Amino acid sequence: MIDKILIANRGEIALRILRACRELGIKTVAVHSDADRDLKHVRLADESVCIGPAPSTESYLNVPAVISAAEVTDTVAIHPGYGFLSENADFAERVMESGFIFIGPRPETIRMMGDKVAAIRAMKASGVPCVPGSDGPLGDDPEENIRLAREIGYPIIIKAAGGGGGRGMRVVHTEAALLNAITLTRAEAGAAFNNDMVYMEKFLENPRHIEIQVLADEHGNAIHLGERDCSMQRRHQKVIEEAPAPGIDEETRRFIGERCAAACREIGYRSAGTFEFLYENGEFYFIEMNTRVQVEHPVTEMITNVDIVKEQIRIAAGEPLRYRQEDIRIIGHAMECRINAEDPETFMPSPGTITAYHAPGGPGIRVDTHIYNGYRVPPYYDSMIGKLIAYGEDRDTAMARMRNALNEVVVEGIKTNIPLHQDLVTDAAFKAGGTNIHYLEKKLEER
Ligand code: MV4
Repeated sequence: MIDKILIANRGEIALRILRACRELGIKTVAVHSDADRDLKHVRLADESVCIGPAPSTESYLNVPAVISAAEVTDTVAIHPGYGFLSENADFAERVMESGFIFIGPRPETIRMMGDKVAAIRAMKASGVPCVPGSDGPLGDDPEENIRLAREIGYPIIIKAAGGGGGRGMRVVHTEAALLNAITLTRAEAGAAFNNDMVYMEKFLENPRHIEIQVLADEHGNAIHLGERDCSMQRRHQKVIEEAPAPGIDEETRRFIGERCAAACREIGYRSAGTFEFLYENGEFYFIEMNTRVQVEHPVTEMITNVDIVKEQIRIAAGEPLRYRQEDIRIIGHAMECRINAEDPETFMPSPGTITAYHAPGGPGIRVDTHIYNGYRVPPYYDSMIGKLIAYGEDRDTAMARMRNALNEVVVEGIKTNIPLHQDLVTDAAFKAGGTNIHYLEKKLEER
């Protein structure tokens, strides 16, 4: 087994990774910025190294600083968590060249998935259903692009190959607007991603966002852990996630899950990964793949009893998967509320000192957070301060437990989005299940 892991992240995920290391008997190195000396996982880690000043560009995104910290601590492997350097292929490459294990896929895989055109091409070739579209980058011939859009049928969407997660895309409703939209998206993509490649897809108007969790090892084994519904979002920031997705039956889950697992075998995928789909009228359409552990991984852990972070570490150590597909049983339902330090009305960040914190508890409640009484939420990073996860034998039970947990939890001294969550878990449409990606933004407009 790996002897020592450097955790190249902060906050709740750094603590989550530390706990997985402890369970596996692996020593831990925390790296932190000047502003993060008081993080809970820094206190708990076997060793800690300050890697730079508060701005993440000078600390958590500073590749030489992270590599140096690994060198001085005799680290064996580096876990990137999510965000920061987690999907940076150059970083993964540098980690390997420096003689460390990168806990994630091979750099070439990360690079391929970062290029959305290449990712879609690989997935389509492996039998994963994709959105009808250009099947490659758009060229400069206006007539050809007009013909293509007509063939696909309006509305269409122009996306940047270097984009993803909602960055670099433009919806086009009419032929009159097409050529200008391509030119604009291409120019923006060139400036933002240093890559002006764009592609075209049919624009799905009212989809849900459903994603499939996979695990794959270095020995050609790959399995899926079912799906998560992440449709409850605002401005591409997920607010509540749940698993399984309301209305997805076992046969549908097996069909799409097996296609994702087969694609992993085909491309030689390694580690945990997520296939993102749009789901509309009973059909799945692949849009992107994430090569990191995701914020919402706990809902899958709750319904499968698989520890995704421990599996990532075991896979990185070269172990074969300890589960076959038949071993995976989905039992019950789980829901996750992302707790942000922000104004629940304006969504403005609300950093500051937490003057009182009381965790919720009871059957089926899991709290993934790094906060504690007296902790100061710094203004420099993402406003998410924790996740409330509720499990139950069915969706109604999970939701009732979430409602109780939201009423029980106390966070004082800063504003949080807990009131928004309290509103959502009593919302009739959400309670019914199956709301689409536009639901929350429409609801917020109405009030
Ligand atoms: C789409 C789409 C509709 N049709 N693609 C936004 C984030 C990025 N991952 C892909 N996105 C979308 N791609 C087609 N062909 C609608 C979105 C979209 C969206 C997707 C998932 C979750 C929230 C979203 C919010 C707005 C738009």
